[in-house]
Amino acid sequence: MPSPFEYAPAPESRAVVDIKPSYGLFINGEFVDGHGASFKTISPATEEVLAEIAEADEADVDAAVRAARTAYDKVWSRLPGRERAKYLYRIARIIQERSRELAVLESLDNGKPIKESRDVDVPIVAAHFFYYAGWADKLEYAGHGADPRALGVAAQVIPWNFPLLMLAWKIAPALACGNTVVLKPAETTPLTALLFAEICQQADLPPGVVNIVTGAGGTGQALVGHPGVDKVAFTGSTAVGKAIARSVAGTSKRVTLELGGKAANIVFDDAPIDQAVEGIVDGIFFNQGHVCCAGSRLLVQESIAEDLLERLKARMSTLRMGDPLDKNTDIGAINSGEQLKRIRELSEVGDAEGAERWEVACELPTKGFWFPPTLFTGVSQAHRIAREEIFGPVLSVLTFRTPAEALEKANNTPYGLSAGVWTEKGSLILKMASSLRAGVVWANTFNKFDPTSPFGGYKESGYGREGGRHGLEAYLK
Ligand code: TAP
Repeated sequence: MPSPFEYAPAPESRAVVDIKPSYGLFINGEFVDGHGASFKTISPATEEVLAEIAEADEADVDAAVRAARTAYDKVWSRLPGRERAKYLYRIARIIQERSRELAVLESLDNGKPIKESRDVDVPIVAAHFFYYAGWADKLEYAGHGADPRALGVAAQVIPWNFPLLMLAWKIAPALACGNTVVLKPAETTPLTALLFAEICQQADLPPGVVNIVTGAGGTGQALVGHPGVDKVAFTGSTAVGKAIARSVAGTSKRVTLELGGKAANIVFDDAPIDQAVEGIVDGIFFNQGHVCCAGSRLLVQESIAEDLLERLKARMSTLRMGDPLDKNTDIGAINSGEQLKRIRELSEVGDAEGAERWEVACELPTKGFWFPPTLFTGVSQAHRIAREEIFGPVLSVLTFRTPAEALEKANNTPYGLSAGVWTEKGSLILKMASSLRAGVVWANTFNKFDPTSPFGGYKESGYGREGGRHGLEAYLK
């Protein structure tokens, strides 16, 4: 039956962003040409070419690392913490002032809905810079020794799912601790990192403190392998994380790895069911499921499974998919053709293994990369869709009878990044939280992020923590 209420289109204006036809690399406070072949970044919602981006080769990476070293030796490591804090505050304020521009650009380049980039990503980005500005002159009280010192030059490589937020998680603590950085954004989402470079210029950040080198995996490899870096911070897939761990083994480089996940979102029979349904939807469909800590395995107590699934399907049917710049859009575009292919392939594996697919009946746009919100029932522990990260809007549903069985199933994964628990019993929450092998456990909520709270994984989800007081440790001697 057609809905009695239709939404009128509510597009956010693109006029606020000024996308240049081409971008260089940001080295030593200036935009310079790269020596590699350039590449195009596109809008995944329309496949429109947004800009031509320079690719950094080894010589460019070398120039960026040298600029960062000089800035470290001559300026940044000599500044007292309170002076570094002023720069971080200034950057945070400019991010707030230019938040609309950043949000629109992020949605254009990444495909995520504007209401997420506007209300989640960009405010948390600003909050990170404010938070770590506060630490810059208090490092000796952070619990990491009486005289903590910076490491030097940090090489930082980030993925495409939260381009600006991952940049903030990396750059804010590094600078607060007195390090300088060379950051490589993902090939498919370089634009907000390049706008951030302009913000560094606007904040009069000394040249070389932040350097941005764009490119693909080869550029990342050249950066983490450069002998002049003291620290490698990587967020991305477990496969690349393992390769990086191997490449830096035997060197004096410090490493933190934030990798993949396959989180269990566990719903007990006494949970407030409608709130749990909202949490499940938020857990797996937020950011099209391109979330390392997504609640991609729903574990639901058998006695309420039928009722919960009925309500979940009804709620999923109300999700609005389409133009990322429309303020009513809940689900945007898949970030790339390559990622869409992976989501399709793994979903087909789910069909082949005998799980039952249900997806929202909706018309997909003819251009761009799209995948409807989908769930699989009849999933067993052995199924690949219960074990591998799909990194898309696909939920695998399993059932359990007792808390012990839920725990056993939740922990039966090579990953250990996050988990969710839904129940009215505080004692059960505490029991589950202390027994779940996951870096973050949310109770009666999901996907909540805060700069004061550490984030990171166990097992194949990586090592090291980002965020909070703990996040400083990765950037201090
Ligand atoms: P990756 O393919 O691993 O890419 C991550 C970054 O590393 C990109 O900038 C990539 O460049 C670069 N890269 C690729 N090969 C490299 C190499 N050999 N050496 C150095 N750098 C290299 O992951 P992705 O597909 O972009 O992101 C999805 C993955 O990230 C998921 O598994 C997700 O769970 C994980 N993730 C984890 C977290 C946390 S906090 N744990 C947060 C977000 C995402 P190009 O993109 O240009 O090829």
